[in-house]
Amino acid sequence: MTETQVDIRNENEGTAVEAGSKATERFTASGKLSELNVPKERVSLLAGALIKAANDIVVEHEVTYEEFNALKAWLIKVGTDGEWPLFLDVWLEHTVEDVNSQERPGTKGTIEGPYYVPGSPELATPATVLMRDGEEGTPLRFTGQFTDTNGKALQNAQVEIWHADAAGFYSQYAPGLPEWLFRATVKADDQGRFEINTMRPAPYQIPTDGACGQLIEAAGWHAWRPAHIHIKVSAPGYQPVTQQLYFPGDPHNADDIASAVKPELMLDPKPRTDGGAGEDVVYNYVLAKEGETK
Ligand code: MBD
Ligand code: FE
Repeated sequence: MTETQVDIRNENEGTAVEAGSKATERFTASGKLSELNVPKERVSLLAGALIKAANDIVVEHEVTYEEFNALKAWLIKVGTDGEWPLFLDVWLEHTVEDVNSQERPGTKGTIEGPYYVPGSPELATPATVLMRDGEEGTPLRFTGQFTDTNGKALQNAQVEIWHADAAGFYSQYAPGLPEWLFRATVKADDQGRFEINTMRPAPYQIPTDGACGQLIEAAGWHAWRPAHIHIKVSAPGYQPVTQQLYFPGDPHNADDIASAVKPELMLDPKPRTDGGAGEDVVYNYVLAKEGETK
């Protein structure tokens, strides 16, 4: 991140509490645990295993009362800062995604993260996502095509895209940004082809002023994710894929705090050769039929 970007960040940054409560809102309407779609046997098995793992850590590392009380204070703060979605998506979702995508053929997925918003504006291809006048950054023309696992073009496919701006902010999670900035649902054509015009996002630092930031500071870790574009692709009758795309050369590709980078998700940006400004990236999607496995 450049110094200018740091300045922009300090001026406009919302607090972790603001970003966190919005991310938490999505889950607070879920209702009573015993009425969610998780059978009693699984609740007992998983909660039991988690509690046992925590007890084993206490024994193995001879946890002191100072440490136990620091943990209590910190866990309370995760809740009051609304950072449970952030904490879980950064440090746990990658394994949940991995376990649940092993058998799905086609394009690789990765974590969704805390900042997806359903219902973004629908645009036909070729599409340009919502930007501000004089939007900063490198223009990016993102094209690709949808096929099934036999290479046949897919109809009625769509790409939902969301990403940070060139200063690392997400609309609806930082103050002062247009509601649907860098968020869109793009319908592919009847050959499964799409074109999305947007801007290259900046590397992203998770909020440093909340509980997750305090953990990172207290442990001497770093708070960075490499620059990334979030994607959800779907077509009727096919298994959806949630993923992110990354840019080669980003120093945080190798140490993403959210452990969500995979080699299959790396873009290969090329300078535009048709006179347009910025870069071209191509990424094609292979979707598996519902029920199709490897
Ligand atoms: C993000 O933008 C993100 O993608 C993840 C996984 C966590 C925090 C912020
Ligand atoms: Fe993100």
